[in-house]
Amino acid sequence: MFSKETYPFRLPELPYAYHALEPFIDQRTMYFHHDKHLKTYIDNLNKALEAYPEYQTRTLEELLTRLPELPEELRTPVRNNGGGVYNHEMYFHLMAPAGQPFSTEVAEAFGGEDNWKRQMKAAALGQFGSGFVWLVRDTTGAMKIIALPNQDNPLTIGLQPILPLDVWEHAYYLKHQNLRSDYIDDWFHVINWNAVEQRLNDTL
Ligand code: MN3
Repeated sequence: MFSKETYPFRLPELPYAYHALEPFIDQRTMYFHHDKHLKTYIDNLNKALEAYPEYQTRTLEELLTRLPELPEELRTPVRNNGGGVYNHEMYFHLMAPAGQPFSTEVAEAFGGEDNWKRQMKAAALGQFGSGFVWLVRDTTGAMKIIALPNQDNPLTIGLQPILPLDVWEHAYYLKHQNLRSDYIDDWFHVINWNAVEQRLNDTL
């Protein structure tokens, strides 16, 4: 699992073909998003950790969970690029070719599929500028939806990430241009609900 990896971080393969999420997320977007954007976060995270051997043995998950422990000059690059690596690897892993049935556990927690989608979409449209919307578990085990700016990760504020929705423009601009709302509707079709349920079990 990517969150258990340590320095030096490497670009993983996409778990499906670049065109596998068509027509909802297009092949070109997937290529640039994975091979260029994620690769840049990985390179910059490795560069930041190069001079800090004492932190190279920490997993990505530990780096983000224990972010305040890092020296100040390392904290911001790990927050931005370590977050960028974690958030994107999870985002790609939690998409799959369209057709998986909606999670019954999520439906129960949010009063049905439509309510969950409405809340995710409201949070995603309400996130000004770049960021991610997250389905998370809090310390009581309850599921919540939150929006975080930039590449901030729920682990840093004591929440368990379950499912990320990338709302940076680079996630949708090539196909949807400025229409974030259409991108969100399309993303709903390609959620890897099997993997979501796996994470829900793992975080209990
Ligand atoms: Mn992105």
